[in-house]
Amino acid sequence: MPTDKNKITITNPTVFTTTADIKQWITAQAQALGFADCGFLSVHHPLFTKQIEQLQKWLDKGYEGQLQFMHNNHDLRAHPDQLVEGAKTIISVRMDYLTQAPTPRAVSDNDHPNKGIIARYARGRDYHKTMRSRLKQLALKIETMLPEWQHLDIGSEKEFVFRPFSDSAPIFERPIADAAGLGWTGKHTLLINKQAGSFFVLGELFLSLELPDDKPVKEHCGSCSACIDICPTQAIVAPHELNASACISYLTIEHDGVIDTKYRHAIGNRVFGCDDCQLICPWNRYANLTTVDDFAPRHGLDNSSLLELWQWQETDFMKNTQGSPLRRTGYVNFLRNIAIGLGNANASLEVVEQLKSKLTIHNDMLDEHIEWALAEQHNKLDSTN
Ligand code: B12
Ligand code: SF4
Ligand code: SF4
Repeated sequence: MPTDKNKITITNPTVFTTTADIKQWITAQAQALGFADCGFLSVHHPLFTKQIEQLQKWLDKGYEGQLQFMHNNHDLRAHPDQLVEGAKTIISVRMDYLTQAPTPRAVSDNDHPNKGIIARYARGRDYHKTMRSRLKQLALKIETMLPEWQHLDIGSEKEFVFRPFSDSAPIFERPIADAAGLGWTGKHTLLINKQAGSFFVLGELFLSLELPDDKPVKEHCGSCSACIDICPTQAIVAPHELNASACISYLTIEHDGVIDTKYRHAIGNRVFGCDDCQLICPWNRYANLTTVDDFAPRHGLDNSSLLELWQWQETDFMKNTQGSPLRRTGYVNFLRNIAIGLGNANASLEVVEQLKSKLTIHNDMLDEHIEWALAEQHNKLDSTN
């Protein structure tokens, strides 16, 4: 029989005989889009009402500081199905963000007191946008497969509804990922994966397909308490209990205005966020590097001195933080954080001069932090003379 050399036969090698096949296919697509892993959970899972009780206890202790949004939309948190009408399943995804492997079980950031430390997740492009746009791509890929899945009674014949989220709505992201088997909740309250540590961010794709839940994994913290012991501000008050208002991540990113003097030495040289409880965690020796270019550090944010950052004018801040998580803190709070770092830096007349150069320019709040840093520098200079 003559063969038509130009004819290309496209066959789909995947046979979808069970919902497990569909989940496997979706997971492979998610991985191709740069997600490290994904898990599946019903929007009606019992965890949501249980989490509301825990959240209320947390709020009753006043741990939220200025995080007012934690008081809002508890109804939606308890009933995520109301967040996206017609949604049946949440696909929980995680994305690794490290671009360089840190020294295992050590807070090496402390070895460089004159450097300004930016948390590792925040050195490149804002992950919220990256996650949501890739989750949308995942949804569009799923949509093309719906006709092939109609025999499996998962609602693929109905109108397809989806919505991507990442830290963008009142959703219990970490508990969802925990219940969907992406890892366990460490004593520092972050999710850890046995093969990948905890340096990853989370996101969710809500969709109208009905897919079976994944199972949670076993926890592996055991008797370890390294994160609790290392936390510079003792913000982890008990296993799985974080006083956010004492956490350096909160203080440097979310807290507006004066930072209590009791935290300033502990903040050290951390300018935006804090990685200490993760750096010390033994499971992060397995942390994977990211495959996503967006996390590549911009403007030398993985290796900048405090003085270099201090010299950013407001126009530099606005230019250099376009599309970056750093924008969130605002210019004056950014300077406030660097002033604390300079107070904690090695004694130096140059630091003193640079600190003085920004006095009386912005506001009383910043001036108070500069005065504090100058006093710290003078104390150190006096004791070395
Ligand atoms: C508010 C918030 C913060 C606050 C408070 C953090 C906190 N742990 O609550 C601040 C600003 C301090 C913060 C800091 C950071 N954050 Co944050 N944050 C959030 C946010 C928006 C909400 C978290 C929340 O609901 N907190 C409220 C408390 C009540 O919830 P919870 O910690 O889950 O507490 C529960 C447990 O304690 C549980 N519980 C009680 N007893 C027990 C016992 C057991 C055995 C278990 C399992 C649970 C448990 O009940 C509590 C109530 O639900 C989420 C995004 C989201 N929408 O979920 C990101 C999120 C948690 N943050 C994230 C990140 C990356 C960080 C930082 C690492 C950033 C940095 N490098 O600076 C730090 C880490 C600090 C830390 N140790 O947690 C990631 C975490 C990824 C991961 N691997 O888990 C998230 C998921 C954002 C994202 N989309 O990726 N964050
Ligand atoms: S991020 Fe830093 S301050 Fe916050 S709990 Fe972890 S170690 Fe403590
Ligand atoms: S440092 Fe230890 S206790 Fe803390 S999250 Fe890691 S394994 Fe768990």
